[in-house]
Amino acid sequence: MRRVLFLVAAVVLAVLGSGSAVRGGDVTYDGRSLIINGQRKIVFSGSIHYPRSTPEMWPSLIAKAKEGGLDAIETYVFWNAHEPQPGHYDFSGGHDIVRFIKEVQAQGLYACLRIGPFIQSEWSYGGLPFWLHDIPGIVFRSDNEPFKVHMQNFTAKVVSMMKSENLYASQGGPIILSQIENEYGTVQKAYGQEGLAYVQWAAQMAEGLQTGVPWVMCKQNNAPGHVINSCNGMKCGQTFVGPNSPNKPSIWTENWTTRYRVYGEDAPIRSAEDIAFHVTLFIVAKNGSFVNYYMYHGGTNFGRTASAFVTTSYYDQAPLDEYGLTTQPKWGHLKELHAAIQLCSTPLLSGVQVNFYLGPQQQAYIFNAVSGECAAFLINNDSRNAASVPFRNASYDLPPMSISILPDCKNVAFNTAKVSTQYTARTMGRGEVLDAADMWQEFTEAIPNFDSTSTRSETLLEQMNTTKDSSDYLWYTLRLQHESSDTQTILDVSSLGHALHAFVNGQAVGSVQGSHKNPRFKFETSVSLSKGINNVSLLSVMVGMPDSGAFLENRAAGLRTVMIRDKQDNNDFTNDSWGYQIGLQGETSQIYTEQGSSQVRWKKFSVAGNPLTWYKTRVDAPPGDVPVALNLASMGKGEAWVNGRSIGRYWPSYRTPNGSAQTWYNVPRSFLKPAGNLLVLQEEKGGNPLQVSLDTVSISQVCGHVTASHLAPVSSWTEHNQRYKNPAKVSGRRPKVQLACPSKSKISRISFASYGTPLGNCRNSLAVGTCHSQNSKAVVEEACLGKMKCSIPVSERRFGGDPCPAKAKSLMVVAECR
Ligand SMILES: *[C@@H]1O[C@H](CO)[C@@H](O)[C@H](O)[C@H]1NC(C)=O
Ligand SMILES: *[C@@H]1O[C@H](CO)[C@@H](O)[C@H](O)[C@H]1NC(C)=O
Ligand SMILES: *[C@@H]1O[C@H](CO)[C@@H](O)[C@H](O)[C@H]1NC(C)=O
Ligand SMILES: *[C@@H]1O[C@H](CO)[C@@H](O)[C@H](O)[C@H]1NC(C)=O
Ligand SMILES: *[C@@H]1O[C@H](CO)[C@@H](O)[C@H](O)[C@H]1NC(C)=O
Ligand SMILES: *[C@@H]1O[C@H](CO)[C@@H](O)[C@H](O)[C@H]1NC(C)=O
Ligand SMILES: *[C@@H]1O[C@H](CO)[C@@H](O)[C@H](O)[C@H]1NC(C)=O
Ligand SMILES: *[C@@H]1O[C@H](CO)[C@@H](O)[C@H](O)[C@H]1NC(C)=O
Ligand SMILES: CC(=O)N[C@H]1CO[C@H](CO)[C@@H](O)[C@@H]1O
Repeated sequence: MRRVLFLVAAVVLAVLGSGSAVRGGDVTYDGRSLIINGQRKIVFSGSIHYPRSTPEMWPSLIAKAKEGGLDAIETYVFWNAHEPQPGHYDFSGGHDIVRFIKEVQAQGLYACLRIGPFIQSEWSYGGLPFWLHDIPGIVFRSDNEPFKVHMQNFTAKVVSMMKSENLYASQGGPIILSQIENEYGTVQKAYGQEGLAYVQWAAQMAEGLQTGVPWVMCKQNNAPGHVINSCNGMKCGQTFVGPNSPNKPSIWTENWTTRYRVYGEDAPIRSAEDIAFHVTLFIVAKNGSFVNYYMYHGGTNFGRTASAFVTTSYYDQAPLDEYGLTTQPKWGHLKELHAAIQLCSTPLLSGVQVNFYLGPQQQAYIFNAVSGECAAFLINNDSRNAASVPFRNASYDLPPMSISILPDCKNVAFNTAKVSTQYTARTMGRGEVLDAADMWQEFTEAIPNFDSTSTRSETLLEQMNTTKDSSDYLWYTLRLQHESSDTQTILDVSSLGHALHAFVNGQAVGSVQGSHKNPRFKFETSVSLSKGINNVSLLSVMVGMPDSGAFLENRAAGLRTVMIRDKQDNNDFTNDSWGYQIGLQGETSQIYTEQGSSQVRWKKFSVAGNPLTWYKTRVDAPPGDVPVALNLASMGKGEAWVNGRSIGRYWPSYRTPNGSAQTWYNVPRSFLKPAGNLLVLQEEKGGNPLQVSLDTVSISQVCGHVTASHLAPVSSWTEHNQRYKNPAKVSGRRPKVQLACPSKSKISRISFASYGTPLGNCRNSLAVGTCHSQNSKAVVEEACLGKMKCSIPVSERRFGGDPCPAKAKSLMVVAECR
């Protein structure tokens, strides 16, 4: 029986695979899908960027992605991390991309390598090394010889590294797909004919590298030759225009699981239900066969790697959070979705599709395979109302904006809006507060004046071209002769971004900052000048390099004009004699390292709130191996280092309209030793280190809420009762609440349990309703206490009788993990 089925499948594949398929070693494609080692596959992929975590975290991140039902891991390649100076390469430690790809391979997953090498990715300068900026005549991402030479050189280097390790699928390795360029379609127009020529060159150059696996260009509807154009966005099931050739498959390279966060704005939220709806719609309505979650694990922008105004925490709301913990129900709901879709893969990939309307906003998509296998998808596109639709002599209830998946065209395996997986709450356990003043030492930055600077110019210099991205900081200093001491004087500065701290004669006179949407700002303040020479010192701060847009090489930051006005005069100092200091003294001496720390004279901690102050202390790691985070809620703005390694910029004082800000900063366990870790904070605005603590991060609470109309999790079906081979088993599956504590913790307490009509849900407050089984807590406690996981069927028998016959009941449980 099995053999017969296999033969039928093989014939179908052979028919579909012939003619239009493009050969590329062991990975080919046609209009329906990628064909890997001769097999069609629906590929679920997830982005995990190796430099946004640590090599110690990679194995568990990849393992959790695999457990979540992913087939592939996608990463960009970060050029400026690998080639900080021309010809000087770094592929060590956290930059060891070969080790990362091999870890993916070791766990039996595919890899997708998005080389770019322009990547955007909310990463400093979009991944381009800053030294490119200084190459005479260069125009980035255009038909420009100098740029093409360097882009080709780096792309070729990466490809040859992968080849020499046999990492392409065509060599037996895991890499099934590569990407050249990135979202160029959004800027191409600005480059005119040279943009078109560049796209064609990039495609040819990439194909010439002979990887044996296909190339994609995302958001590039005119992707040339065999290069596949793919979709990025949140709603590719609605927005994708489709492949530009009937022989290319429909690929979604970036299905945003949320959005990245910027300082001053709230963390964007995207629900598990919404992601599941659009993924299913893409597969069904756009013939999608490849979906990549951007991000599956966002991680941390260590050091100064974040681009302008992007927070240090990156896509913390992704299925795996910044610390590598599962974000529930997102992770679990998508795992169920993947399992349900994979049950349909034969009819999806080899079947004939028909679709028709079941109601004004309701549609059915049916896929019939030659083998007789049939899968159906019932879509309710009404965002407000549920619908009951007739389909094949039965009636199906569809919640608003949802899709039901019927792997046998009869029984519902999954509905995108019905979450039966558990919800989790993350807790930050307050660590020891470092509140003893004598534990801290401080070093105050000297405020430079014109005489102490050596770099000079007769005008205000552009910031990036001056610092060469060696620091976020550039001091602009001016020596100003003033005739009297009593006039009202206004200092008037305009800046192209991103922030400014102004000092006159060593005294702070004000600070101002731009925003992600509008980095430019004007600053006006009254200052009192002395008679004679006055020292004006303006610290211009960048919060990351720009990462996108056409002509990135021409982008500008820093001070644009400086004026000083009094009642009589309006004096423009824009083209005056300016002195410059690049970076802070502490940065130059690397006082955040053990060695550099001894090069300056530290003093005893004096008082909180001083600007431009460095703080240092020693801190012990919290015991155990749970993730840890530095709580910097009491600090202003700056950067933090642990044992000489930067954990990123911090800026908890930049509140959002709703008052929140990033206050916890990931400290990977591998950065820490058990005791005596050197912690250095560089504070720019003024903060209080005496409230800082090293906190633990854990999932302390899990919650499940399942109604009698929910379905049992698809992923827990056993191999042999899968599919319509045993429809009775499919329909007989009982809904259940399944709870699991993370890693080594166990269920220590049931804080709420109600079988009946509990009120609220796992996201909001909850309470017992009018109908409640008195046994609820006892039954759940018996099943769960002291266990790492437990499962309780939503059935009256289990709860010793029906507390309210004829009412629709559900079971809601909240448990503590310890
Ligand atoms: C190209 O890369 C090679 C190493 O792969 C290096 O030796 C050479 O200098 C590079 N050329 C340019 C123009 O960067
Ligand atoms: C406000 O912030 C809280 C906590 O970060 C968040 O849960 C909530 O969704 C935010 N509200 C809005 C409107 O963004
Ligand atoms: C999907 O494939 C079917 C053929 O099976 C075709 O009729 C349909 O137009 C395709 N849909 C899209 C959006 O490309
Ligand atoms: C579904 O609704 C969206 C708006 O929410 C609309 O843009 C889209 O065209 C609708 N699709 C169908 C197939 O009705
Ligand atoms: C629906 O019912 C009719 C009449 O009972 C029957 O002829 C038909 O085969 C049924 N269709 C399906 C898909 O079960
Ligand atoms: C960058 O600075 C150099 C001097 O270091 C100068 O020659 C060049 O014109 C500047 N370029 C831009 C774009 O400002
Ligand atoms: C300005 O700086 C010079 C040193 O370059 C110093 O001698 C002078 O006192 C300063 N002026 C004021 C008003 O602080
Ligand atoms: C400063 O000099 C530049 C050219 O060097 C000129 O374009 C600009 O207008 C001048 N600005 C002022 C305010 O004089
Ligand atoms: C291509 C695509 O789907 N882009 C969409 C991505 O999501 C944002 C925000 O929802 C939309 O504005 C884009 O149109």
